[in-house]
Amino acid sequence: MSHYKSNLRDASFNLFELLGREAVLGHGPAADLDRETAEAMLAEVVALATTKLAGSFAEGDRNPPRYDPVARTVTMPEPVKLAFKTWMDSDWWRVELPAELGGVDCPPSLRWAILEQVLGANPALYMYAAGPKFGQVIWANGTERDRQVARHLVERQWGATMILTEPDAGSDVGAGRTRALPQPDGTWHIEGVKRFITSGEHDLTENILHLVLARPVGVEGAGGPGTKGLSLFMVPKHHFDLETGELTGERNGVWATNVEKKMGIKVSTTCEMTFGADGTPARGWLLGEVHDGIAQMFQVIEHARMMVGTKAIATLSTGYLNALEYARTRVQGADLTRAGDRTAPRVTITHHPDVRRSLMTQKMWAEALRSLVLFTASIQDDVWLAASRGGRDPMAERVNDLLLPLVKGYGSERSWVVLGTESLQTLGGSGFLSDYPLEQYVRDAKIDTLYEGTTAIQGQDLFFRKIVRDDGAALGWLSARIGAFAETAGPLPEERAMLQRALGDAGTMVGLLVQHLRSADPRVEGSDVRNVYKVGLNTTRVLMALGDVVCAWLLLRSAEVATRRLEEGASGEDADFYTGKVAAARHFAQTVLPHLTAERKIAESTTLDLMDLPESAF
Ligand code: ST9
Ligand code: FAD
Repeated sequence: MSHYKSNLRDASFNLFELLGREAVLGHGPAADLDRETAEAMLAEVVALATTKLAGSFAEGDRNPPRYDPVARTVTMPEPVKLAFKTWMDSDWWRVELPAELGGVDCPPSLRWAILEQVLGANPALYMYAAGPKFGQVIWANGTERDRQVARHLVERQWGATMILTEPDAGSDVGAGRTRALPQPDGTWHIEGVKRFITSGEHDLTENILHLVLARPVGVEGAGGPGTKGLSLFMVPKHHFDLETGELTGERNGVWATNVEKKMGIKVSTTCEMTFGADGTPARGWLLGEVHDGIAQMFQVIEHARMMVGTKAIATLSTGYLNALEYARTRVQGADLTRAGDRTAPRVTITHHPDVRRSLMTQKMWAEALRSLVLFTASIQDDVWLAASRGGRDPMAERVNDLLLPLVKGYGSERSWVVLGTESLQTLGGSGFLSDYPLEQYVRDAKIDTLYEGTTAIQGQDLFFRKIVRDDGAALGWLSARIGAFAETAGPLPEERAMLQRALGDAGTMVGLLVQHLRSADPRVEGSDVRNVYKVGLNTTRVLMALGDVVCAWLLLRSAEVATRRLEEGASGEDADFYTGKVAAARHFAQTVLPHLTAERKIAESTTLDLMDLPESAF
């Protein structure tokens, strides 16, 4: 039986009933798509994900890739190789690429609904298979030479990596010391050690193209301190003929010098990569022949942050559905109303109030976070449509920027916590056993709060870059929509009022942080630069509060749709589905939103005490 349980009904509800994606299908680059085709595509991917992709999920964890430190090679487990080949042969990865690069033009909303399936069934497969998608960044930023490399990535289905992190440069990417030395023939030699590199070495593909941030040496106007001094280089594992992509047989001087042993996602290799040791240079090209590395790399990072958030919620969703299945058959104890009666019949645990609370908590987060991902993807549809017309949609771009730290930071935090405290817990002691997938889900999902920028980094990105630097434009756009919904008469009036209050609490918190920031500005009279600490003490709090508000809004909008369907006479499984939607929205509003007032009060009471405390007192 498959570990992976998809929720196709909910994906379809979000795409078509909540977000009205029919409006995007059938037009522009999506002219060949309609709702029926989109639903058939999703069903086909779910079938593949549940069987052939999910099949090696546990195997890859129990028998992870083997690293040979002498040859500095990795041997992947056979079942994983097979699953990878199945995914590549299926061609579903082409939904991520534009037609001009061998892809199928597909709106981001449908794309992310499709990718949720592979990310829930076997997330490392997606990462190993992302080479062609990296090709898109190279295509967009590259010279004609680079575009040729991008074509090889797609046509020959090479692997690719994003290489930023160094032992002393994690969150602080700008501290990186890896150097790039220009060569007379226009290539560069990269020298240094990077660590924690996903898919840095494996034997799944004929070649791997590394996208490496390094600091150019001796180049005027480039190579200065911090992130702005970094440039982006394409460094292949094997040298190849640029025209044909055929390997020349010459190995480049970049090697995996270690593969980490980890808590989870063990099938994904996490490599230390050494460039230019042992006398063989690590030769590469400067992407686009421009020194704009961090901005170029952030095009990859933005996609990867969306991917990590989607992986997290996909795991929570399958975790919840596994817990639900277990709870429906596990018989334990008597109904609470007959607790004192030793002869009372034993019941399934779904009869116990605390299990019901826990199941509804899991359901509401899983569904809220799926809505958050797909709502964000629907904003990306606007960006995509504008681009397809040769233009831009600046507000959609800003709103997407605002939402990304919520998808990645908030989504991964909520998913990981709920998976551990609720989904695994529902199985009792059995949840702790490797007979069930929950313990692996918990181990595999923890990474989502760490890589692609930790939660602290997401909170800072949200506040400093996506709110303050944006002058609150995207936040204002979103708040206006949430406020207008909360004020409008409709189903669940009490919950709408709670949403309005929560929006006010979150807004007050943001305003407070802006005030602290101003009062830290040396240009302002009476300022104290240390007041910026009061901001830093609360950025994660604001990230979580805004996530709660957006999720409550999306669930209440879903409940409005569901109420209408019920009034129109939905029956059978549909009636159950819509009834569950309304219940999830109410439970979320009633159990989550009241906490925002407390969070606001905590933020308001922030002092510098923690910062004044001597370190020795910790
Ligand atoms: C990692 C990988 O963890 C884990 C999984 C790997 C899976 C790989 C495979 C799957 C991915 C597939 C992708 C395929 C490709 C997709 C293509 C799609 C078409 N937004 O604030 P400043 C830029 S990897 C946009 O001064 P500091 C911007 O250019 C490791 N851009 O920062 C800015 O200049 P300006 C992940 C942003 O103080 C410049 O940076 N590691 C954004 O110098 C400087 O900004 C991390 O994520 C943004 N949000 O540096 C590091 N932010 O302002 C986390 C910055 O002029 N640390 N830029 O526009 C950080 O993010 C830090 O905040 C920092 C600070 C490094 C940015
Ligand atoms: P640190 O930056 O040392 O952070 C330690 C703690 O301090 C964290 O809690 C952090 O939130 C906090 N902190 C740090 N700075 C600040 C600050 N300014 N304000 C507030 N809090 C702060 N990197 C790649 O380049 N490519 C990859 O493919 C890749 N894959 C990875 C795969 C795995 C399995 C792992 C574990 C990591 C991977 N990484 C990769 C690296 C990953 O992105 C970093 O681990 C991450 O960015 C955090 O950096 P760090 O581990 O050095 O932690």
